[in-house]
Amino acid sequence: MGKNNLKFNSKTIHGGQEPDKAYGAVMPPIYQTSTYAQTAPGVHNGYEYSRSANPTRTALEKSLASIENGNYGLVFGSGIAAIDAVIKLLSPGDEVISTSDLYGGSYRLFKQVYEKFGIIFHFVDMSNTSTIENYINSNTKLIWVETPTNPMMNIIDIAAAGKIAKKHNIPLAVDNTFATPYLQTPLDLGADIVMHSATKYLGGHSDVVMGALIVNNKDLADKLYFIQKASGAICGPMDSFLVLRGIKTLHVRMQRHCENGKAIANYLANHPKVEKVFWPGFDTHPNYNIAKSQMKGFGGMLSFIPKGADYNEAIEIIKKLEVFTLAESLGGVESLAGHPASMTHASMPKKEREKNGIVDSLIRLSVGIEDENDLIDDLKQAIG
Ligand code: P1T
Repeated sequence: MGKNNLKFNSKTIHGGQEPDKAYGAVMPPIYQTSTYAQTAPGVHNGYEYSRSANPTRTALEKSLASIENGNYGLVFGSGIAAIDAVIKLLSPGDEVISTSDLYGGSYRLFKQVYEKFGIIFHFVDMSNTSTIENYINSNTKLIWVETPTNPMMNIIDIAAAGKIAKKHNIPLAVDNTFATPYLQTPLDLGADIVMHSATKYLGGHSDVVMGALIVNNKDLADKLYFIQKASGAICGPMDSFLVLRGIKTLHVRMQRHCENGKAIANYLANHPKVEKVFWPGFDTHPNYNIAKSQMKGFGGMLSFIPKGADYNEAIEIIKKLEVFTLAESLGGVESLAGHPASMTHASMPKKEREKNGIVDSLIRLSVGIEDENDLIDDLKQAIG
């Protein structure tokens, strides 16, 4: 049957991989080298300098392309560096239509770095994708979708956004960090670019910072490869090795993240001291049907608002948690709790945050793969 038509749970392990050419090592060696011997100028074995390419990085890039059902993968020194590379495809005067509720660091990159280079960003509530069309004009050169969104867990219809993008010949990029390709594969739904903070579920062990882009179109891949090489925001071979190792258990970890996420979401939804839980697996979620059709499960991320709590009271609850660690980031095996208003989304102005529902008392949980009862007991003692 070969390795080309494997199911997802096999592609995480074998996709794009072959034993190393030198000694048959099953895991690609960590090619900790900046450069490669040449027999004459320009005559080499495919690698000349590690900013351009490195064999450990290539192995990871092939794995990523395989699991996202894409043709080309490119990895970067962080998720933000991957987004940065996409925005560098644009020119002054170009306009971007972006999800309004998105990772605070993406918002900061758009507003505080790229606006001053003359790129115009429209932050739009895409819960109803037809809204996107209101912002399209001849300068629109990119649609940026994050789904589920960070931290409000809004769901955007990727296929519908893809149709709009195609109709107007505008590339659609999807930040697939929260869902991972285990739950959704945006390229199959009409996206042109898939982006990841590989720091999160792909790495899965909170021990590396990395970003990734996956595309199908060769011309787009060439342009992004040029930016990767010319701007240089690459990741090292050790980090590439770690994320490749992480991907091999992605399907097993995600299955447990989904199970634990569901258990915690239901626990919180029934807690008398919890006002609201944001999780796309509730049939009351405004885009539940879209989530159900474009995702294979609902993941391990959720947010909630404790009843009657203000900024400080929410922080007090988070501080009481003992199994959940108070920390930035998400997607690791261990459970994390965060306070978006003061942490991940502090760089978004309060007015903008509140427009998106990111109130001061919102608590975000990245539900890990510990025993669900330990996590529930921890929330019980912290919320009271
Ligand atoms: O942190 P970095 O690897 O640079 O990735 C940025 C990024 C991009 N997109 C999404 C959806 C993200 O969640 C992130 C990073 N987010 C966090 C650090 C966080 O705690 O939400």
